[in-house]
Amino acid sequence: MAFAMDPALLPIERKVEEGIPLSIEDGLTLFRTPDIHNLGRMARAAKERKSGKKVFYVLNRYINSTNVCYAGCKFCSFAVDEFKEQDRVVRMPADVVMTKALETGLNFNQIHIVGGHDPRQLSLDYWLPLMRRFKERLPHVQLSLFTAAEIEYMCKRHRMSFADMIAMLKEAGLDNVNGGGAEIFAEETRKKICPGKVNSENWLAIHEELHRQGVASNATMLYGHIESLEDRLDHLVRLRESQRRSPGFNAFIPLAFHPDGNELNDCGWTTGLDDIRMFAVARLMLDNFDHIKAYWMIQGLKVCQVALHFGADDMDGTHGSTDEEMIYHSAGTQSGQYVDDREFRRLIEQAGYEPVRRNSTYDEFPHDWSPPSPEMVPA
Ligand code: V47
Repeated sequence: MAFAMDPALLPIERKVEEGIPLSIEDGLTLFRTPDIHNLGRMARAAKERKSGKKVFYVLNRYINSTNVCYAGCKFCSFAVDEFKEQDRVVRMPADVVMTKALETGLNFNQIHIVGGHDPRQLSLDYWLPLMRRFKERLPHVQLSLFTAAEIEYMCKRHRMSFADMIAMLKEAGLDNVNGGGAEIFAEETRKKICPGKVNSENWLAIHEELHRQGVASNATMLYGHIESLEDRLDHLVRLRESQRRSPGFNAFIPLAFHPDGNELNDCGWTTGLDDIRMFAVARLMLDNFDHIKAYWMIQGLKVCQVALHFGADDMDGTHGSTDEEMIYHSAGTQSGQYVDDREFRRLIEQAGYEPVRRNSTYDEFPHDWSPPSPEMVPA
């Protein structure tokens, strides 16, 4: 017996096919439909119109360079007050970051680093020389550094405008800014979960300035805590409008809240269906974003593979490390620290798609590409 399609989805499917952006009301219908199969079919069609059969991944290195942070976000299990919990502090000198980046060889195309609002590390004195060192030694590696929250922090401490700060970071080699810090834009909810962090207006202003100066970026949304469905849709619509004003976002990454060890632990975990639905709704709402990323560290590889049939076309990176990631590991993720790129290809091919190796800005590479100067050895 064939499935009857939820009739509420029909006018939405028509709008998607005609290229008409969906409204918040449409989004609510998508979140609430019991017809998960047709929701998935619509999201998969939208994804395949963007990227065909391609699903992207990157060989990368991932480092949290400091966990010292005073932003006070209620969902965070990672931040440490160095004066109260000295034994938990991880604050890497620049040499250690460099050594860790090179620990597993030179064959990678992105270094992804995020940290906390650390008064000792989050400054231009630390970052500009380190960025230049990276670019000198590893010209084939794109620097995917900071979030808008960290950029705003540096602007405050150096008394600089967003535009001047971004120009300096770009000159030192910044290729891409990570999508974190977005959390939930809706002000009432944001005030409750991260009152001490960059506000929504500044988060968007920083990304728009990055794009104007030719630096790419991503966007995230933290869901599955105290936010409403309306908050989620408001967030997606604000991103869509921002992309229209100042294009430059490559990927949107929905981040499922992890409750262990933080003040929002009574919110519990999202379910597999929450996650899958979130990917599909994001794909359909964000008609001007090229990529929806299923981040395995957050969702787990199994949900990510299924997400490829619900609108996602990217699995993020290998991470290439054994112990570096702290944000999700301190909040209870069951994911490991590293995924072999062969495993990405197996998961993608089994889902019926074509694995494509990329860098931060989605230039494509053969899967067995390696850097042109194999004689380079770690310092
Ligand atoms: O903004 C913190 C999230 C983000 C928790 O650009 C949590 O490709 C779940 O920037 N449960 C930072 N999430 C991560 C980030 C990122 C991640 C993946 C890909 C990209 C990209 C960027 O981590 C924060 C916050 O939303 N986070 N704590 C938690 N308990």
